[in-house]
Amino acid sequence: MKLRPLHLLGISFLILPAAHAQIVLIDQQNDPQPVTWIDSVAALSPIQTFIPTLTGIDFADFVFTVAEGVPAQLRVQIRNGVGGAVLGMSAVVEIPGSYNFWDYYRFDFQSRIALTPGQTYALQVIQVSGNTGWIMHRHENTYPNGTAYWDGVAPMDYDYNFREGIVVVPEPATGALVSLCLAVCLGRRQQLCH
Ligand SMILES: [Ca+2]
Repeated sequence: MKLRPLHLLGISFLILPAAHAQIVLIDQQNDPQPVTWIDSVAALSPIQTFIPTLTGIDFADFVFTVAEGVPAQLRVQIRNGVGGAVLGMSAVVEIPGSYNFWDYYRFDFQSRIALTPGQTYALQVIQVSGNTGWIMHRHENTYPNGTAYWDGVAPMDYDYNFREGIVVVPEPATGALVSLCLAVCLGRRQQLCH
């Protein structure tokens, strides 16, 4: 099933089926298409910085392709700026080896990490084990609130494809409010289309 984000007040809402009872709020992202490639970065602990508008983060998404063969096991840590203190570490994610395949992979932090809106944070991808022949996908300088870093320290003039945000389970009243807001917004959108 194809999920489409809805953009409200600068934040993207990805509405999941009711059975999941979750709403994914994407705060910052760099998601232009088509995805382009970068050379192997496994040993370089690549970083993407960002400036949140929300007060927390539950997950970070990046786009990977892994060379043919065994999978790669990766994780993401969030730092208080490049070279700053490590604020949290994600669970390990396994990415299959196939040069003919790329996709977003989600790295969930064990619990929500508090952020200060307006400050710069760094998401750093770390090799845990497995295939070191992996690449992250990126674009030119398409994200205005941060940059990619090469070898963990050197700023580059491009940005990785990434998304970050939180996952919420709405209370019944909150869910009803979100549904009402979506209905109003969709109604106005349909009016504008006619
Ligand atoms: Ca940038």
